[in-house]
Amino acid sequence: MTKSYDLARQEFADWGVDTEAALRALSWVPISVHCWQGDDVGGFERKSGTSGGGIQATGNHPGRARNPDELRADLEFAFSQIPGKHRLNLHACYLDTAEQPERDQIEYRHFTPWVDWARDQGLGLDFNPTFFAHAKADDNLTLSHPDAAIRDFWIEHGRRCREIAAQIGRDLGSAAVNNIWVPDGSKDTPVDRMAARRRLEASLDTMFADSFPRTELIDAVEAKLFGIGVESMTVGSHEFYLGYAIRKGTALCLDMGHFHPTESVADKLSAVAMSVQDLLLHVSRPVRWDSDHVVLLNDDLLAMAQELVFADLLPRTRIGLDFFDATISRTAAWVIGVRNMQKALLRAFLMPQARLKALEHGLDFTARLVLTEEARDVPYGAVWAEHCARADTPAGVAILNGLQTYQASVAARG
Ligand code: RNT
Ligand code: ZN
Repeated sequence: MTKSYDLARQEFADWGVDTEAALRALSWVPISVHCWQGDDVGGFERKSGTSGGGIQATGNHPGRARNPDELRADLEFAFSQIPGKHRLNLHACYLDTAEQPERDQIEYRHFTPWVDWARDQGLGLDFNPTFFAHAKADDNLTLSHPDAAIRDFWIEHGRRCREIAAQIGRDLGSAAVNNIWVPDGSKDTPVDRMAARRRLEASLDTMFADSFPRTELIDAVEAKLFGIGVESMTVGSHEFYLGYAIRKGTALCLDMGHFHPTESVADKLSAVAMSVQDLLLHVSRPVRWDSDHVVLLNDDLLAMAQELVFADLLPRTRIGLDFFDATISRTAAWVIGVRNMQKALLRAFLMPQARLKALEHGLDFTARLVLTEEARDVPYGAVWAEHCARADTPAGVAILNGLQTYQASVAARG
């Protein structure tokens, strides 16, 4: 135990907070790390093309992973800089096979190298169908396309992804989340929103027809406000999917970039949790729009973590990240983002929760404000450094060396 941690421990104890309990709690929270930060949402289908659907990584920093082996090496390095055991969130377009199956032909075997690797690394896996970056998504319509043949193609893709995810969950002994996000929307004002939404609902129902044990698969649906090129209407809006998740019992995914910029996603957690059992987060940072910047330890993230902890939502929330910045080291982006999520959770665990709630219940808003503001100055950093030291990961300026050395080792990739 370092001297600074020991002092911090005492200071938190004065606040009635047990730092050891907080560190234990933090070590139980896995973060689902998104594979797509490593290669700018490219995937390994051996086809060129941009992501489309209104999402795009910008930047051309050297070092983009060009194949599954490089991506796994980058992830191994990133995970070595992050305390704890986590999960990898895989998109279907990241298959690892010499074959070139169409999206409606993919099978579990196209992903077994990932599963073997995850088992070897002690990681859980989550999954996502890829409903973008494909000729059949060029109209920015997939599951809600007016053409039944196109809908069927995507339904089959989604159905197979559920099977693959369930098999992954079974093999790794940990339920895989399979998250559905479709880019479907309209550039200009539509005149038949209802028909588009009915088609989306019918396609989802067909896709979800088979049921799997919860121990293997958790289905999630992700809403969105708008995307570039689909500014006027998103078929799968928040209201659409909130209702769908309630009616069908799926998990609801809340992406922090998918709301109006002044909305608080943290505030939504306890509200949707009244009607939805399982939650999935896409922790992200929108700058003016859904820009998917690397998450910072800012007020939005702190508020989110505090709600998860104070509302006791961690047992039914899967925390995933969703950002992609190609202007900085991609491995550093992962490390910064995951560590920030962990730091935010640690701060929440280190708050004098019971005391603050008692003040609020007693309408003593003055004391509540005094304490929340004074609590900003307690030495969280010393507790975080202790957490990193126990996990044999660097903290503070020491982290920069490793990140720079790794980046230098991948910079020559073409
Ligand atoms: C897009 C959604 C979605 C994607 C990933 C790649 O706006 O946020 O989650 O970012 O599926
Ligand atoms: Zn997302």
